[in-house]
Amino acid sequence: MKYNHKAVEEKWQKIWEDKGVFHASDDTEKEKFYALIEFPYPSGQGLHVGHPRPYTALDTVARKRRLEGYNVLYPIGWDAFGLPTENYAIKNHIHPEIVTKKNIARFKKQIQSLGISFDWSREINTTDPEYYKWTQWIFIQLYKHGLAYKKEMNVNWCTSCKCVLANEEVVNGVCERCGSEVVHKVKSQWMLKITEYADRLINDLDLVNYPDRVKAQQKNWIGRSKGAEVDFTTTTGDTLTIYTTRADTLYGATYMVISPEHPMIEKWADKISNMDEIKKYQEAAARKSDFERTEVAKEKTGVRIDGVNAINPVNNKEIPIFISDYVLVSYGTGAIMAVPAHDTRDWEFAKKFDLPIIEVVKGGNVQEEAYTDCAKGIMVNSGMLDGLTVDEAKKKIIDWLTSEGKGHSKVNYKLRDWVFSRQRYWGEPIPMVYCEKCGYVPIDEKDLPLRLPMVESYEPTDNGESPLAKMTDWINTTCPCCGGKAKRETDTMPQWAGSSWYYLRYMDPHNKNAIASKEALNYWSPVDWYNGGMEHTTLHLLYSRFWHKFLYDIGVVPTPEPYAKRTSHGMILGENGEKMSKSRGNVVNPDEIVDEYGADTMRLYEMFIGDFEKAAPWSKASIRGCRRFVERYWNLQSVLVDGDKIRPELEGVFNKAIKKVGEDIENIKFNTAIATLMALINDISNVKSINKEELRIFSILLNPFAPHVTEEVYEACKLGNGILAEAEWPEYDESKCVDESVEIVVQVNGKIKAKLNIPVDADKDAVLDLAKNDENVKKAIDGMKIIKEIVVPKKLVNLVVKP
Ligand code: ANZ
Ligand code: ZN
Repeated sequence: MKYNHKAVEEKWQKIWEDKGVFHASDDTEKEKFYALIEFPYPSGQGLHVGHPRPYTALDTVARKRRLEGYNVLYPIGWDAFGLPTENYAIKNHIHPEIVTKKNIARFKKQIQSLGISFDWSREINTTDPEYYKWTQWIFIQLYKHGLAYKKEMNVNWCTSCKCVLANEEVVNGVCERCGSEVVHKVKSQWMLKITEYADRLINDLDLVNYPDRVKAQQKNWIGRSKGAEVDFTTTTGDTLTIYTTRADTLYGATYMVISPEHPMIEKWADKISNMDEIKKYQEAAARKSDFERTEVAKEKTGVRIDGVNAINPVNNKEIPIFISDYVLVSYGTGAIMAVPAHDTRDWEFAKKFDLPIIEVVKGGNVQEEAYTDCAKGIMVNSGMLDGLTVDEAKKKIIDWLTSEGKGHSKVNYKLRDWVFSRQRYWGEPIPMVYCEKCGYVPIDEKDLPLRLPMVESYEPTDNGESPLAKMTDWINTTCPCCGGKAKRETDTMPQWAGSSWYYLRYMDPHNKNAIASKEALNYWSPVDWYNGGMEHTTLHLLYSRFWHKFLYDIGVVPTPEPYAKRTSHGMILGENGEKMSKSRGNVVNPDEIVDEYGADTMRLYEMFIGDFEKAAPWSKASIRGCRRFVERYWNLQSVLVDGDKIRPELEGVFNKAIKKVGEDIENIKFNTAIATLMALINDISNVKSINKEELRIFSILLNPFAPHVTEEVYEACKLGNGILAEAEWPEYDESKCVDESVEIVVQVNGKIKAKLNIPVDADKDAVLDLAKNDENVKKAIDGMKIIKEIVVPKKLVNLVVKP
């Protein structure tokens, strides 16, 4: 009987849907399991073979958990606001709402064809007003708690998208999305105070089970740095405050550097004799990105400020001040003390401008290169610090500075507040109005959702205002506070908004009165297992943890962290090992694979392709291998015999397989779980038949990976009551999982004479008996006197003999 994947897959997808088999129940008595994948952006390109990898992985986990008796929530929805849809809509003159609908329909069909056990009754869509009502509600709460504010900002402006970008969206000086040049522009922007949560976002990583690399990336992004601020006086009588993580090296500070934008420069303008040169340098610096400016490899440039010097507070020595673009205005105080002996950038700068290099930590050769790896060194040329370790010196000098009123310890962060405004159409309207009398006022919560109005043209304006700015009818409104005239905010939210809390909505997606009911939140929180891409580690993961912590603080959610466990998948590459892309011509269409080989084969293949956490190239040949495996399983029906117990000759391999497949799924070792099942089918072939109980267990083990074909076999062979998706995950007998025999080597005077398979539990005497009874060994010891018997359990026997 040939296996017809099309008929079987369609049949079971329909049964699952009609019966609502994968609907999470509201039975809070049962133990829950909440599995989450990053919901897709429904792009115009449709599903990519990369999408199913994480979906199938967590589907495997979710299906196994259901078989184990959990109440499983495995939801999906659409992260549908954002630029690609808007850009497509503009180009093709179709409203983004229509584009979104079409794209979602296509994605949905494609995903459903894979037989992923999503609970479609909980499908959400970030562009649905019933959804973004709550995104807006959260914004208003943030505003009311002082965490949303408006500020004139020097922002990143994408010249092509005509849109403000967050720092995170600028990669190597260009727009992350379109690759166009990003320039700086001053604009008034809504900002969210994520910096207020910086410490908790670091410290609470201790509460969650994330891979180390994910934790490290989050910490680096937040960039907590412990150091000191130190006041230097200047010959003009002013104070110039610097930030340093190496206050211990103060005696080695031979000059200062301030950023080209430092406000002191204006103040000193009439005392500076080379102002022209400085102005020129400032203009050049303004044209560079922070990335270019701080690159270590880059040749150092700068200009000395002629006419003003600084005074080092520890020894009252006068030192020159420079401006240089390697000092950023936006970090610390925008000013540094330069210690060329122990900082590479300072060293290169000092060499170029011929400035003194004074060693203050012993151990390097500082005239040759900066000695930076000196945390364990001893202080020299440092007055009161001489002879101390670096750590002792840090403490002592900060105490001294504090008592002298010349400095204090200080913690800084790389993390900046989140620029939350976009001057675009296809996003959530920011629910604020501006009143001449009352200033910014949030709209009344009972008026939510504030719907995105239908406009004629959603092209961004050249002056950088949102397309909504042209809609006078919509803009003019009344102030919720005083009832006077007011104007609506025309900026919209960034795409990150809707994805910052979506996992909460799945818990109770149709609730009209709250994000979700208290009962639902208490029962389903936190997400037990969240899988997503490494590319979302610094932005989405951080943003959503921030929103969650805020909701926790105001009593909306019951846990301090949204996701108990996070895993990350590797990318699927083209057959040539390169990233799949149209231009490389290496894109594989998942529809064709499903059509030709079936969803089960596609799923098996995606899980078998390699280590789940690593990138893996596509391979047509291995797909065929997976299809053959499905067919071998299907054909077991033709060698089916009666029997309600695993037969003794298969007991070992079955128990071991149950154990291994279960453990591998938990440890995201899907590939070795499948390899175990492939090996098991070989063992079954050696016996030339399979009985009902054996086929039942095999089917359950294979089901999370290949749900359709296993359901069909389960039904056709009457392996149980009801459908397989509602069966029970098998248990194994630990005592039957141990290897029954091991191979040992038998030596006589160190020479190998035999290899024997012996029972693992054989004791020393039994092992020696077996060894001495081997024909070859017998010959070797015949007529000899045994003077020593060495037994290394499970490995070796060595007999030392003499004539
Ligand atoms: C003196 C010194 C001596 C420094 C030494 C380092 C090594 P993190 O860890 O990133 O916080 N710095 C401070 N503000 C800066 C700015 N606005 N732009 C560029 N660099 C700045 O690094 C802090 C160190 O970076 C500070 O400590 C300062 O240089 C520099 F052997 O001060 B250090
Ligand atoms: Zn008002």
